[in-house]
Parts: sequence; structure tokens; C-alpha cells
Amino acid sequence: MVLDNLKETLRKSVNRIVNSIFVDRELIRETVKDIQRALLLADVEVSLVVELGRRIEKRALEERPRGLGEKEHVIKVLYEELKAILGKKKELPIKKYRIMLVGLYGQGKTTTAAKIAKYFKKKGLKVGLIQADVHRPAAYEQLKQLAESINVKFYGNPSERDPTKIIREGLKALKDVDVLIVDTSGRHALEEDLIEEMKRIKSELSPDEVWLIIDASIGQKAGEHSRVFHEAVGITGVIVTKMDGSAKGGGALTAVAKTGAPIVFIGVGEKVDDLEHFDPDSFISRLLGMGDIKALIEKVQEVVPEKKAEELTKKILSGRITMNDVYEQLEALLNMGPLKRVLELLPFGFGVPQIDESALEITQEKLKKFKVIIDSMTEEEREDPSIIRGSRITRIARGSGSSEDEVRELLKYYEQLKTFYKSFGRNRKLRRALMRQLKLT
Ligand SMILES: Nc1nc2c(ncn2[C@@H]2O[C@H](COP(=O)(O)OP(=O)(O)O)[C@@H](O)[C@H]2O)c(=O)[nH]1
Ligand SMILES: [Mg+2]
Repeated sequence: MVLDNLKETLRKSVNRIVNSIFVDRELIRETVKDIQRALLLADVEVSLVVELGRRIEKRALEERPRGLGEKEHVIKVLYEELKAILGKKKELPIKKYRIMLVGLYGQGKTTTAAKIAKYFKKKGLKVGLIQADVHRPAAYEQLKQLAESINVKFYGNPSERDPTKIIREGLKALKDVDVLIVDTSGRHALEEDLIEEMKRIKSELSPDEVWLIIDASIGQKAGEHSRVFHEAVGITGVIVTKMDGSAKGGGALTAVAKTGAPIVFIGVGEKVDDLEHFDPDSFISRLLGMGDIKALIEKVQEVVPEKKAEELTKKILSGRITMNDVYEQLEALLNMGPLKRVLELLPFGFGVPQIDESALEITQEKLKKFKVIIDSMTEEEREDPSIIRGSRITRIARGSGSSEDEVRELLKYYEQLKTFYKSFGRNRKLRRALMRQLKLT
């Protein structure tokens, strides 16, 4: 697993906080020390670790949690500060898209090209791969076989020495694909002729994205690595591979984030499915083992600024939830069981509003299926599921390997949840409690 040691320490820390009778300076100091030690073991840069510890301690002790319990406050600070050192999530638009992959030998470029192809294919898009690595004779066969195994289009020409010609021909051969992914040659180091070659390919291809592939085992050096590639050819994102095998993953991730380059994906194994869209939010939640309470902390307990609180209340009261909300809830449900229990954790001190429970009781299997289907939706569709009709249903079904009926079933589930949320709005007692919780009255 990714960063096992760090995960274990973080979970222990969260548990210690949760189980403590009260939160005092000593508890916070000890927690911070443990976390710092684990971060250093994960190869995170010393000054970053020191600074992080300082901020956690300061905020945990000095900020006055308005409406939040002390323990929740400390956990929230941990979560926010850890998240901050991982940078921002990179959204991946679902549209016509050309991606050029760059990087040195052996970093995982070719493997990752196929993984990305599979990722977009699962979104229901037509994907094509081009092999423009003219330096490694085996590269052609390697990518061709991978392309066949995931059933996406492929173009390459093992007898051509000029990568720009391959690009030109490839663009013609694969002109009907939505997402085009181009694998390129590496070198042992960032030499002049590699820079030259990358620039020529880039100008021939006009990619929307240039992603640098970095092996996590180089640790903190990933920062400098990312910077020099950016200077040479201009990168729009980084993919850190072999996160499964390296103890230095923490160093690689934080060093890259520090350069300001977004981390797009992480590679977590040798198989084509071993790729994760990188999201600091869920990454940290998982490390902390709080996938389940994250939604609660964020949506309800967080003492949000007045304006955001208003938005949130309106959203809940009007039942204007998105598929992203449903997705988060599914995660919680998969972890914790019935929605009823999740709701009981909400600090309302009231019962759960009257709902038709049978409507919300669905099998774990179905929940998992729903998650896969939501994975195949675009951001736009997740925000506004009402646009999902006709050909969109077909595309989503194809991308997620499910039937159109299953997609419709999820849409129905979504409508039920919406109605359920609206019942917050109709129940005056609950409504008042919610308003009070959000400090609006
Ligand atoms: N464990 C693990 N191995 C990986 C990952 N990504 C790539 N590899 C392996 O790294 C080696 C080099 O990969 P390759 O794609 O050929 O690198 P390239 O030279 O940059 O194209 C291969 O043995 C891959 O199976 C990953 O995320 N995890
Ligand atoms: Mg390769």
C-alpha cells in the first residue's frame, strides 16, 4: 500500500485524539511529533516538516473552534494542513484532448500511457495511443500490446526514425479519437538532444497537456526534476509512478507540489488499472482513515463563513445536491453501513427525518456499481445530473461497463436522495437546528 507507515501513524494519532478525555498542549505536541517523524520517514523535506508541525501546533492551540468540538477541531487542522502540502487537484476536462508524455528512461512513461488510455476509455471516450519513442526498439511492441490488451486504437511505425513524422501520420490515422496520448523517448538524463526532440514533437502535436512522468523512488529530487523539465519544455502536470513500491513517495509528492506543478495521477502498480486521479482531499482523508467523517466535517460541522453557510443551507433545504455529493455519500455508506447511521452522527440531536427507508436500503454491490457509473460521468454531469439523458446515458453505460438501466437506476436513486434532503427543508424543527448549527440564527 501507498505510504503504509505514514498511514499507520496518522490513524493512530487520529484515534488517540478521538479517544482522549480532553485535548491539551501535551497531546498536541506528542501528536505533532509522531506525525513529523512519520513524514520524515516518508522522505518529506525537513523544513517542510518543521513548518507543518509548527502550523498544526499553533492552529490547534490558538484557534478558537466556533461551534466545533475541540477534538474535531484538531483533526480538522491536521487534515487541512496535510492537504495543503500536496497542492491542488487537477481537473480533467472530458473533451477532445491531446496529451504528450515526457520523462527519462524507466520512469514508467509507456506503462502510464496505457493506464491513462484506460482511464479515459472508462469515461466512455474514444482513445488513441501513439508511440513516438524512436530510441527504444522495444517501445513499439510494448505499447502496441498494451493498446491491444485494453482495446484502444494505436499508431506507431518501428522503421521510422523521425518522431515528428510519426506524429503527423498518427494524427491522420487516429483523427476520430477524442483523447490522444503520445508516448515519447526518454534518456538517462535531460540532455540537449532530448530537449530538442521534445520541442519538435510538441510543435508538431500542439498538445493540450504535457505531463511529466516521475518515478517516486527519486523522492525529493522529484521537485528539481520537475522544475528543469518545465524550463526545458513546459509541463502542465506531473504523474508520480511506483507509489506502491517506494518509501519515498511522500518526498516525491510534496516536492512536486511545492514547485506549483499539479500532480495529475499517481501510479500504484504495474497493471493498467493501477492509476489514481490524484486528489489531495481524498488522498489525505484516506491516509487519516476518515473517508467517512470527512463529509460530515466539511458539510455540517465546519464553521463556514457566513456566505458559504448560507449557500450550504440553501443547498440542503432546496435539495440541490450534485452527483459529487452522492459519490461522497456512497463512500461513507460503503464504509459505514446504512445512511440512517451516518445521519445519526450529525450533531442535530434529533431523530432522522421521516423517510422511506426501503428506498435507501440498497446492497453494497449496487453501491459499488453506482460509484463506477459516477466515475464515468463528466464534471458537468456530476454537477447537474438533470442533463443526463439519451446519448449521455449510452456513453456513461459504455464507459462504466454497465447497462443503461443501471445508469437510470442511479439517476432514480439520486432523485430519492434529493427528495430526502428536501425533507430537511419541510421539517421545521430540523430546519431550525440546521440553521443554528450553521450559525445563521
Ligand atoms: N510497481 C510499479 N511499477 C511500475 C509503475 N509504473 C511503471 N512501472 C514499471 O516500471 C518499469 C518501466 O516502465 P516503462 O513504462 O517501460 O518506463 P519508460 O521507460 O518510462 O517508458 C516497468 O517494469 C513497469 O512495469 C507503477 O506505478 N508501479
Ligand atoms: Mg517507454
